[in-house]
Amino acid sequence: EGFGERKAKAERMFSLMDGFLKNDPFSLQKDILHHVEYTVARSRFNFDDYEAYQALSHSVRDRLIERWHDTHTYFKRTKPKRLYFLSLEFLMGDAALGNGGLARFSACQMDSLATLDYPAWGYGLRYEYGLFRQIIVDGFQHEQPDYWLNFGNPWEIERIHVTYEVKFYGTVEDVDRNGEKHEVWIPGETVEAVAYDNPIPGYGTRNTINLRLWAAKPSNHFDLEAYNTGDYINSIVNRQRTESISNVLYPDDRSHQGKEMRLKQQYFFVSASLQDIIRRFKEAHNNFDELPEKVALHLNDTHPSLSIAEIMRILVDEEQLDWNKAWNIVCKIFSFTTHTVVAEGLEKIPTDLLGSLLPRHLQILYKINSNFMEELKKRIGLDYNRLSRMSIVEEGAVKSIRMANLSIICSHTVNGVSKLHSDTLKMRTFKDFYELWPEKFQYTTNGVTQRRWIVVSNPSLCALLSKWLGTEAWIRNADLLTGLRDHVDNTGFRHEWKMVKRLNKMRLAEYIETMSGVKVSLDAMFDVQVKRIHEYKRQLLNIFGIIHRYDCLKNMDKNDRTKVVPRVCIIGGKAAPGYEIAKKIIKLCHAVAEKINNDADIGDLLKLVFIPDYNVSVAEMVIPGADLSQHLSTAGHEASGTGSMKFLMNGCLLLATADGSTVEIIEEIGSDNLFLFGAKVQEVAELREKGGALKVPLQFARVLRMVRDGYFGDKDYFKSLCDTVEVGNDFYLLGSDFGSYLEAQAAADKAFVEPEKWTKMSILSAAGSGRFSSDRTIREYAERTWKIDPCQCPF
Ligand code: B1N
Repeated sequence: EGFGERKAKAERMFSLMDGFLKNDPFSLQKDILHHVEYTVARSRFNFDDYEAYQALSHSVRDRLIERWHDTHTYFKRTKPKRLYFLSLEFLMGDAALGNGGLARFSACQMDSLATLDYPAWGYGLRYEYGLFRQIIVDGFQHEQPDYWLNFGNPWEIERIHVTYEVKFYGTVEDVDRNGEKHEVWIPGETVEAVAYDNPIPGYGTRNTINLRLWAAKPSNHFDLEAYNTGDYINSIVNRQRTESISNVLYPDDRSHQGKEMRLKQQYFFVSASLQDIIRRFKEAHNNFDELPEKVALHLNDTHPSLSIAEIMRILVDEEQLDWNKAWNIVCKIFSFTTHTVVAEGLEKIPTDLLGSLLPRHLQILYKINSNFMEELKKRIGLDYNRLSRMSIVEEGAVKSIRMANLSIICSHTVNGVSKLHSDTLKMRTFKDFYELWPEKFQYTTNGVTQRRWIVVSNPSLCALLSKWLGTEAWIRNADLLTGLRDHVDNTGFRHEWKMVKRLNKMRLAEYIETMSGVKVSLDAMFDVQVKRIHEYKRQLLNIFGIIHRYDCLKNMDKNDRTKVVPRVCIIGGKAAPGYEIAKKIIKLCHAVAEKINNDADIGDLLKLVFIPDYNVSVAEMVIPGADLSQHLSTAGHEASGTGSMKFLMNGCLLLATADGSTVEIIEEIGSDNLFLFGAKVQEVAELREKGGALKVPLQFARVLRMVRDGYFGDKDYFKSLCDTVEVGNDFYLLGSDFGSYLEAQAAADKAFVEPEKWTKMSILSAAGSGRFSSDRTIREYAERTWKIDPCQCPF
């Protein structure tokens, strides 16, 4: 078709439309009824709540699709440099396609990218089973599958025509190309990747970006041989097996080393995404030299780092670029964020596994490494220890590929997730690389989106903020929250602030009662620790503190009890299914709760509730209702921590160690406005060295004894848990931090009995939370790391 014909066609189409879908209540109602009848296929006079929800979602979906199209047409036309955010996990909410902080941070970043009009896409995997549901039976965690697609998903758009073949296994063979020998991969298995698009609307802009998730489908190429030989049934069974690649999210939020299926997932995701990205690039540009000006690829941790080998394979083997030319291009497009602190936590892939699944990629990795080693020798000489530390290939009992080294070598920027984290990376974890390339190392402190964590989850606070700030602009510009400082001395304002907290506590109290049957007093301090269960996050310290509090109450004169601040202690979080100690912590929490909550002598003075199945929806309920929240990681172990930022925004006071992003929170709100305790990061190593000679307060020994002696039952079961914190074995330093932990708790009690003081601290916490908006994070990344500009689709 010529231009004239296309234009005429477009005009004809447009005359058939009523223009954009309208957002007034009447138009929405009309659409909802339309979808009740024609999408849900119920009569418009007879439908239930769920069907109403479906019809409503479809009406919203229609609007999203319209904006999605406009945004992408605009991007296509203006050809800005695009960011592709590659992550194996996105914890959106309803879709729990991720584990914890890393995945929720990805989701917050997508929201900010859309709101700030950046030309960005997210790429991920469409797991059929998201993170398991946690149910508690007898105090023990059990895992149930989260088959979230059971009732359909109106928020995704299936693109049955956007598919790519992804290959696995096979061999590498030499071929002759213009008289030169070249290596080419002859794969053994083919799987098809199908795109599912999830529109991500920005706030206060028409821009709607895309989160493209891949699902595996058996390819039609598959097993033709078997059909021909008549093994029809088996070939169908095999087809089913290939679909299993995108079946299930791995539930460990640390390591998955050596699991073939996990590696398959990673490559499946990487290969489909890169084919899609390169296709889009080639549609608009005809020279790969332009790639670094038009494409930024971001590696969210090392999980997508096979991208490096894959893009080299595409450029060299398929596009026939010279190796050095390809390498120079590739080194200009990747940036990398690591979320890990300690070297032992870094991802490694055994070469045996990689070589059998992806033989050509292993060769490419070896070549990248040998080139790097040559260059490195020229720079640092024959320091073999250092050379072997920096090598991509780890020799040893299990020869492996170090995905972090690969990512650092190939990325132009290596990001830490907080200042403290980045210092640790430079001084310890990646010291060798920092000395080689200091300019590569940056940090961009994490953030969370106020749209989800205030506007959606705390509507009453949202209204209060807009009223007293005199504008809703803080929803797009969280820095404006500092304006709350001007009102902190206004009693009327403080009164309204307290009312909002009370309302949210009421909502949470109702939830607690339905979930656990425990009735809690709204006058008590709601003290919350919710996050994945990990030894380093020290939920055990919290539980030991509660036992100590209970013990004190029991031994206290009845008159003195009236001076005690009543507490509702709330703990929630999932343990990785194979993480035994974490599961014992959950059980201990229930055992202690059972004892305390049924002690009539204690009543409302102390309650302990474990909230099951902690997830985004539960967080939306719990966080606004918290007075105090605990962030107890041993200093130097939490790379950033983002839960604390959500609590901060909701006017919840923090009780925390000087770890991860807390250090920067203190900078922002001042140490008077939170309760700090514990060893500092530079003291930790020394304390550990003391081993058995470490001083531990008597109260700690007493609490430990109570658990060991079976005061809470299950003595034998808890033995191994107790052993982990016994003097001489207490790697995470619970014993040595216990004294200052109790002091911080006492300070919190003291502040709580002065409501005006407490409320001021609460207001100043929220007022300082603007810096921890993911909008700030994304702007920093965009300007410093990705070098991308906003590209706003005109209305
Ligand atoms: O990433 C968050 C940080 O705020 C947390 O401090 C950090 O612990 C978390 C393998 C991880 N680090 N590593 C992971 C997740 C899944 C997986 O398969 C590792 N998550 C974090 C955001 O920066």
